[in-house]
Amino acid sequence: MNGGEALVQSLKAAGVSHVFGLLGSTTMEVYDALYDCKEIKYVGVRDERAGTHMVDAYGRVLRRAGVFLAGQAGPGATNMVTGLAQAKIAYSPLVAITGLAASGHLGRDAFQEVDQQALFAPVTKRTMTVPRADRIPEFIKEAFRIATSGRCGPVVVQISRDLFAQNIESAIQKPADYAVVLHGMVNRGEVARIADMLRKASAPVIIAGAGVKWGDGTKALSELAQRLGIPVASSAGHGDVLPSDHPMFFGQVGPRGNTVASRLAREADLIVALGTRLGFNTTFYTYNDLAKDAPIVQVDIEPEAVGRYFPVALGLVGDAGATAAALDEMTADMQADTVPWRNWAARAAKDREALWRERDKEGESSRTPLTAARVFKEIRDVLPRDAIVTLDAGTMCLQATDQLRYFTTPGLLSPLDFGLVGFSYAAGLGAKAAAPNRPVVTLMGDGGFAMTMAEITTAVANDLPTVAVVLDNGCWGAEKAYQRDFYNGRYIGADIKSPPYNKVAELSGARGYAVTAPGELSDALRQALKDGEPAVVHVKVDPNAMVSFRRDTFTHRRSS
Ligand SMILES: Cc1ncc(C[n+]2csc(CCOP(=O)(O)OP(=O)(O)O)c2C)c(N)n1
Ligand SMILES: [Mg+2]
Repeated sequence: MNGGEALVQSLKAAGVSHVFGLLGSTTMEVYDALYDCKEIKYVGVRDERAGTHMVDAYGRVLRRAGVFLAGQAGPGATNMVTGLAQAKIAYSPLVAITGLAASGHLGRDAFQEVDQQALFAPVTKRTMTVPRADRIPEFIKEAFRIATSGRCGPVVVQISRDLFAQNIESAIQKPADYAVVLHGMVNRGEVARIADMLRKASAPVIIAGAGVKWGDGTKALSELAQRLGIPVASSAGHGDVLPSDHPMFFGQVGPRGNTVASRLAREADLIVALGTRLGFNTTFYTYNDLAKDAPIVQVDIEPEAVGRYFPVALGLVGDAGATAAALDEMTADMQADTVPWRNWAARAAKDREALWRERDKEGESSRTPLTAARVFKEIRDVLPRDAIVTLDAGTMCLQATDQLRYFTTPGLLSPLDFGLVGFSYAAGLGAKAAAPNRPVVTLMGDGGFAMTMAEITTAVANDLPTVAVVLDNGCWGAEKAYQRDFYNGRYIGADIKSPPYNKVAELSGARGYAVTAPGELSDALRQALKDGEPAVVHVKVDPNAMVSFRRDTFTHRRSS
């Protein structure tokens, strides 16, 4: 077997179902081996950045590492940088494979040569260079192991082009045989201490983050919260940690969250942070939406994350999902109808219902162009319970995060803390590849959509039928908001004019819908989901529905 075949055999041994990639001469032997591999479907993309977003989403949906193959060393590899940085901060497992200049040319400023080791180091969990062809199986096994051990992350493996052609005799290594079994790790003695703290609390709140999803803890958390009547809020971007209609789930807390969830966290006398760093988008690193005097219990699989931004009364290294399950068991004696916080929690539940009623009422607006509230309501009305929603970082999507409902975990994929524009469409395609039977609905701004819209052809060619809803406010809205609010409306670089994306979709072989009037969005969405083909819905939305999010950084402008 040659190096290329060894690589593909190693991917097979890792249980990979798809390889996303873009062809390049550096890795021809790998492609030639993929040609014969019936077990792996190859998805050719139009841009490596978009491809890495697809694999990021694929990994989050399946909770295991997917593969991106940047066929070309140099330019093909450098195009991955943005997607890798995104995956690193989202803690998504991903294995990216790329070539390198021939080992006999390395270091000569050779054709398409760049110091890839240095380039990728800060945007990956690990970047590895395979030194010899016979070690390809070992390095691929190692990449999967590292990507998914403990807190996940992206790993790059790079291989000089000549190694792929060399014949080797190494045994293929199966990552599962070398797995670090951290998931499921729970310290029951320490969990008993959390149970004791709950027994003494009169207003406990659980803030649940991605760790609960990675630890498959949704069911346990749901039972715990319901039986004990403990309010649960999610960290930013993880509003899918429990179903939106769970009686004790209040959605996102903090600056990107809603008033009821944030009030609960401010009033709490015990905060249990399960699988969340309490990071920037959840807290702004402040106590604005956290009770300052409440002891914090923090549980995370990553030791470095515990107690990092806030002092903790109890810090535990462990799997958030398994911890929720153990806590559920150890509080079997407690019941929602006798806990001291029952009235407090019930009042919040009423307020949460009132908030949804208010949103639905605002969503009845018949104004054109469509208001944000109307757009979100029409989407809410149609989203199936098993839908996966992908969001981008613009102002419309940010507002949507807490305004849509998610019923199946995972059901929400967003750029999280990298906050990059241009993620959502590609992410939707990766999610669809991972979960072909679930409807995938992508929301995007008119700016962000154009960054990766070439991937419509990827959706068509590879039968990845997602429905993209492009919210056209004629501007880079999230940024224009700052010029409106802090720079006296001196707009520069803010407005954009987009082609009719529904037509772009049609020309690319997908279905297109244009929406301008109330009611049309839910109709188009319903139809597009029924058709089961790649579709783009172009929606004209209110250009004034912009929110300036980082008001904290413009205080110097307020006084001027
Ligand atoms: C790759 C990247 N470039 C630039 C930005 C800065 N940025 C953040 S939000 C935003 C506006 C996005 O516009 P659009 O996609 O139309 O969404 P809208 O805010 O209008 O809803 C920009 C340019 C970014 N976050 N990421
Ligand atoms: Mg826009």
